[in-house]
Parts: sequence; C-alpha cells; structure tokens
Amino acid sequence: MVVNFMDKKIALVTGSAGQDGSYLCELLIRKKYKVVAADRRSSRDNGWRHKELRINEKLIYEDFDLTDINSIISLFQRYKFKEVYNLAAQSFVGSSFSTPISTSNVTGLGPLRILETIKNFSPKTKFYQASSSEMFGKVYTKILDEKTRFNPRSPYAVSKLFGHEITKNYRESYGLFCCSGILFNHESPLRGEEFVTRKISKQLAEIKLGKRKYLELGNIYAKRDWGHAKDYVEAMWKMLQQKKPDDYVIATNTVYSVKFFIKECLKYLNLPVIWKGKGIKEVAIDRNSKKVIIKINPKYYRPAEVDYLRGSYAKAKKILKWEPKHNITDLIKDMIKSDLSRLS
Ligand code: NAP
Ligand code: G4F
Repeated sequence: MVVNFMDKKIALVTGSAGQDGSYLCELLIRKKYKVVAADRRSSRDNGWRHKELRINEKLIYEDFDLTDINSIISLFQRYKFKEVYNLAAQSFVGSSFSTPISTSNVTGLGPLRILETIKNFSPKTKFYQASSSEMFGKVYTKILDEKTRFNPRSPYAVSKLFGHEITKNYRESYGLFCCSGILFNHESPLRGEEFVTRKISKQLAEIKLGKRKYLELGNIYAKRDWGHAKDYVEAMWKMLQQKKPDDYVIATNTVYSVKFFIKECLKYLNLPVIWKGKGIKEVAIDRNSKKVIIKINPKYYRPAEVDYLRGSYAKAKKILKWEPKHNITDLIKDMIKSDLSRLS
C-alpha cells in the first residue's frame, strides 16, 4: 500500500543519521514535511545526532542500504515521495583509498540506483544528489565554480564525479527533476570525529580538560573553504524548490589552512603554544606545561592530496537567493563550545 499522508509533502532523506542528514531532517520537519529517514541499521544504532537535535520522535525510520536496489524500490512502493535527498555515501576521503571498490559501489553507483527507481516508478519525484568540491581535485584556478573542470584525486572523488554526471545525464535524457549541489567542506558540532575539523575541536578540548595528551595530524597546510552545515542544508532544499533543475556550487568563497583552524581553536580554548620544526617534525608545545600537544603522523597523509579548495557561490546567490550566514569564527566557536559541554 502506498502511504500518502493526505496533503503532507513526503521527503526521503538517505544517510539521515549523518551530519547533513540530521540537519536536513530538522529543516524539513520545520517546513512541515513528513520525513522518511532511511539508514543502514548499523548507522541508526547510534542515533546521537537525532537525539541532540530532538528529532528522533518526529521521523519515520526505514531500513535501507544504497547498495541494495530492492531496499530502494521497496521504499518507493510504500511512499509517494515529493522530494528525495541522497546524502548517503562512504564520505571519508581517507578511507576511500583503502576501500576503493566498496566506496565506488556506495558513493558512485548508489545515486544511479535511486535514479533508475525514480525513472521507473516515480518520475515526478524531485531528486537531490550530494556532489562534492572534492571532484575539483587538483585545481589550476583560485576560485572554483560550476564551469570549472573536474580533476578528482581520490576514489571518493571519482565516485562522486560519476554520481554527479549520471544525475545530469538522467535530467537530460529522461527529463527528471534532478539537481546536484557541489558542496564545499561544511562542518558543525555534528561532524564525524574522523574529519579534520572535528578531530581538532574535540581532541584539543580533551587536551584542555586534561583528558588527552596530544593530537596527531597529517598535512596541516591543506587549505579548505569551510562553511557551516546548517547553512548548507538550506541550499539543498532551495535547489528542489526552483522551477528548473540545475547544479549549484555551495561555498563561502573564503579559504583557510588546517593550521589556521588549529590556531583559532587554540585561541578560543586559551591554550597558548610555540610551533617548532618542519614537515613531519613539526610540533606545537604548550607554553605552560612545555609538553608537545600537537604532532604530525605521516599515517594521516593521503596518497594524493587536494591542496586547495575555494568556491564561488555567485550562481546560488543569484538564483537561489542563498548566502552563508556563519563565518569560520562562528563555526569554530560552535564546535568547541559543544565539544567542551559534551566532555564536561
Ligand atoms: P556523513 O556524516 O558521513 O553521512 C553519510 C551517511 O551515509 C552516514 O550516516 C553513513 O552511515 C551513510 N552510509 C554510508 N554507506 C551507506 C550505505 N551503503 N547505505 C546507506 N547509508 C550509508 O556525511 P555528511 O558530511 O553528512 O555528508 C552528506 C553527504 O554529502 C555525503 O554524500 C557526502 O559525501 C556529501 N558531501 C559532504 C560534504 C561535507 O563537507 N560534509 C561536502 C560535500 C559533499 P555510516 O556512518 O554508518 O557509515
Ligand atoms: O576533513 P577532511 O577529511 O575533509 P576532506 O578530505 O576535504 O573531505 C570532506 O570534504 C569534502 C568536500 O570537499 C566532502 F566531499 C567529503 O565527504 C568530506 O566531507 O580533510 C581535510 C584536509 C585534507 O587535506 C586532509 O589531508 O585536512 C587534511 N588533514 C590533515 N590532517 C587531515 C588530517 N584530515 C583528516 N581527516 N585527519 C587528519 O588527521
């Protein structure tokens, strides 16, 4: 039986247990959607993000795996979706080098499985694909936009590029309403602990509270355009409210190094340090205790690095009327404050 919920709009969010999935579910609930939150059981077992946002009792939970087309078809047989947001992915670039085949299956072929299902069973459903600025990879221009050529540098980025191109192809071939958001890095207190910003905010907060001795990192000279995830999920929703489907860069048009991010966190935590050494010998020494609290571990280097990413959101500003509301300082304060409060 197909569930209709009378006049309510029904949205499907895949990967709802992740960072973006959680904020997007919160936004859609606020906008009076019925939200089907589709995750692998293993992801949902630890539903801490939904609990922090207090949305766990407002969602309709369904089991689903992006590698299993039957689990996708089954959702479409049971619900009449107005909008589908495909956020599920093996999203960690570092792991994609050690699990390239499963990453391609989930992150690359996953969106194709949903698109085929929409084409065959629900061609009026609007589709959002979570594309990534990682697709730009090795860049030759300072500011990247929708027209910049892609040059992916990891199995993750190659898989995302397939997802991006196949989404465009289904729009052009079958007239489906499908959009890709080419989102630059976006972070928040709900960011996974393996990503560099959250690793820094959480582990430095632990050091401040005497619960950890040191933080180990890889390439601290990589530069990123970091925004706040709360702002970015708003852009996803706006893309599906337009008359015509299209692809958009979502970014802040600012760029900072990982080292800058560390320094700002240290300032906020009132942890003064002295930097010494170069390359893998670089360390940060606590001015008060004289102990090394940050060091480099080459195990966190990647076989191929993306050195620099900065995006122009001019098209999103013009058409979606979207602009980031948070800057890097707001983001760092938000992350550190949450980590300190969770730890104490
Ligand atoms: P995230 O926190 O890692 O969320 C991704 C979710 O997908 C996780 O809950 C994950 O579950 C789930 N997942 C993994 N494999 C799956 C499978 N086979 N079937 C169903 N679900 C599966 O990532 P995020 O930061 O929220 O990002 C959301 C999406 O945007 C991802 O597609 C990511 O690649 C993309 N993106 C993110 C950024 C960013 O800066 N955050 C930028 C550009 C694009 P487990 O945790 O259990 O594996
Ligand atoms: O935080 P990261 O792991 O994010 P990365 O690789 O930029 O990917 C994130 O953003 C993409 C959008 O551009 C998303 F598509 C993707 O899903 C993910 O959300 O690493 C950021 C930078 C890298 O250059 C990395 O080499 O930080 C550098 N880094 C230095 N030390 C480290 C570490 N990254 C991690 N994760 N851990 C470290 O210890």
